[in-house]
Amino acid sequence: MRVRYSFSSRRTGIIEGTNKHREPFPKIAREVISMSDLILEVLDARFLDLTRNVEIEKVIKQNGKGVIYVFNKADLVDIKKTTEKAGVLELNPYVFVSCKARSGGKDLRNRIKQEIRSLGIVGRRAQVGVIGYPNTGKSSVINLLIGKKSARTAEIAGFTKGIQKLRLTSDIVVLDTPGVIPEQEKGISRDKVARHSEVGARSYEKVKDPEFVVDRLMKRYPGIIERFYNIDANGNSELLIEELGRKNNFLIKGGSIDSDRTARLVLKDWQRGNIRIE
Ligand SMILES: Nc1nc2c(ncn2[C@@H]2O[C@H](COP(=O)(O)OP(=O)(O)OP(=O)(O)O)[C@@H](O)[C@H]2O)c(=O)[nH]1
Ligand SMILES: [Mg+2]
Repeated sequence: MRVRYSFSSRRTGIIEGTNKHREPFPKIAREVISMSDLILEVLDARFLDLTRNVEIEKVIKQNGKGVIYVFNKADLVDIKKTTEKAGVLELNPYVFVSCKARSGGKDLRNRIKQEIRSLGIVGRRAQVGVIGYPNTGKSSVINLLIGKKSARTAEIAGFTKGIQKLRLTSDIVVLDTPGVIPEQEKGISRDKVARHSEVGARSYEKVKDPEFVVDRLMKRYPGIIERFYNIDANGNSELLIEELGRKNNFLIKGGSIDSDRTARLVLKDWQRGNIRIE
């Protein structure tokens, strides 16, 4: 492993980092799993099924490693409704956290300590790998756990590169990792791009066809976007974009509406969690 920096961990909590660029799963994910005693799979509480990585979960099990499911962005959901969703029982144990509201950190910390204790590790530090889809808040969760800004976070998916080690306690280290998308979901078909934009794994700035994504979102979540902007478009995305563009004065030469820019605004609000889905 190439070490980019190695310096006093006291101040930043950072122990070392690698400068590997985004390496494809399974290499980096396998590496983290094999280095770790316990894995935290960070999911977006709004999109539990869309942000799960069943392939990685299989590898974790095959390697006999423990896992805690972290339902992040809990500020954007109704916790009770979320726990009643189909499939949640499979995700055990889970802990709800919100990095924004700074809640759930203590529960998660205790759960990690409990799991680590049960492993009976002696004579070395325990390692906790943090994995998940891009942009689910892995780095933010680490900061919530550590109680300070140690791992760097960003609004743009694909921000963390390489594996970064940070100190949680004197005998537990956490590993921040780049987000990974399941192999079977790789590709740039319109559907995949729309799905990745929906969960924020592809940033609103980078998506090629934002209007298509807005159209898909309006179909998947009827009425939600119209209500947020207070525009009655009858489920028609072109109408919504036209009206919203006009409201914001997003015009291009000749006075017509800049629909690309307007659609990106919708995606930005969506990806920032401004538009609540429940
Ligand atoms: N509303 C809300 N937003 C959050 C929460 N946690 C993280 N975010 C936002 O989600 C975005 C991604 O956070 P990061 O911590 O960088 O996510 P990551 O999983 O490390 O992302 P990559 O390293 O790019 O895979 C940022 O804009 C955060 O502010 C949360 O609990 N609630
Ligand atoms: Mg990150």
